[in-house]
Amino acid sequence: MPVFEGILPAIVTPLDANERFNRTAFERLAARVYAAGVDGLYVCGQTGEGWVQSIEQRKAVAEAAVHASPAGKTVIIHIGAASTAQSIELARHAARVGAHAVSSLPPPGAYSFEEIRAYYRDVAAASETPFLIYYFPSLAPALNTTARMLELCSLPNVAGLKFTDSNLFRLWELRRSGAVVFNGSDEMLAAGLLMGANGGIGSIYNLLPAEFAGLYSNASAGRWEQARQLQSAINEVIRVILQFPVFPAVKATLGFTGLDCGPCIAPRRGLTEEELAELRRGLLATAAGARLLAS
Ligand code: MN9
Repeated sequence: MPVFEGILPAIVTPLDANERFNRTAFERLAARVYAAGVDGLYVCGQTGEGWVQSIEQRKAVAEAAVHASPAGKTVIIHIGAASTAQSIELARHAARVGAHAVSSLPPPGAYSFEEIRAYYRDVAAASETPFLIYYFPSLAPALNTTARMLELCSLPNVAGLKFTDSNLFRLWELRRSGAVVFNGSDEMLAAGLLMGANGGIGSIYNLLPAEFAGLYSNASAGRWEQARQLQSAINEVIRVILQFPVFPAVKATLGFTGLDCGPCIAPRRGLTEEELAELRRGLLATAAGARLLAS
């Protein structure tokens, strides 16, 4: 089994004005985060706008992610889609192009726990790579108990999950069962690692990859005070980002650093000129944000 640990940016999918994949910008962003010391990529998730891209475009992004990743790095492709059949098609493709694992949010819609479990059972069984559930109870309230999550983690070929929740006791309980757990709330990464997470996957890692990699290496070495201080520096930036729609704000911030990632996919709106100015001002007022914008 591949090593599932460390810092994996939920990489954004750069687009052109017509919402087509901008592979050149994607490669530049991948090179930038790898140079900062991250351990792999999480591709076409929520941040990567996988759900709202065509299947063909998602395959192109997956292929580019593997291609842009040096040996020893971990590439996880989010293959969640509207139907079991589409997810299986994407999972098979991900394995074929050389991804190390696949991962999925629950199917979008008001499904029962039984339906969600059947989805995970069928997609994980058809996947030729290990599978990571994407646990995000505010999107799928049917999953919101520890017992249900433990049941999903025990399905064949499920290695663990990405945990986007603030119930860190539950994170600990899932780790205790032997599941691999990636922390999903960037603003609480240090706390998630303290409770036993194997690493983290997140959108703000696109912006501050060196800070997140530093936080992780300090935490791994038991230097919790240094980890906590890096978390505080990161959270000053997250406070600013969260005043806007998150994914457009992340893309806009990358744009401020000379890496044009285009719009988010409609109906997700972009930031107004006024908001862009406000975002820039807010970032410049933080230490890590000012460093980022000067780079
Ligand atoms: O799980 C991301 N959460 C969502 C990953 O997509 C809802 C996080 O990386 C957040 O964007 C981040 C900011 O709140 O923690």
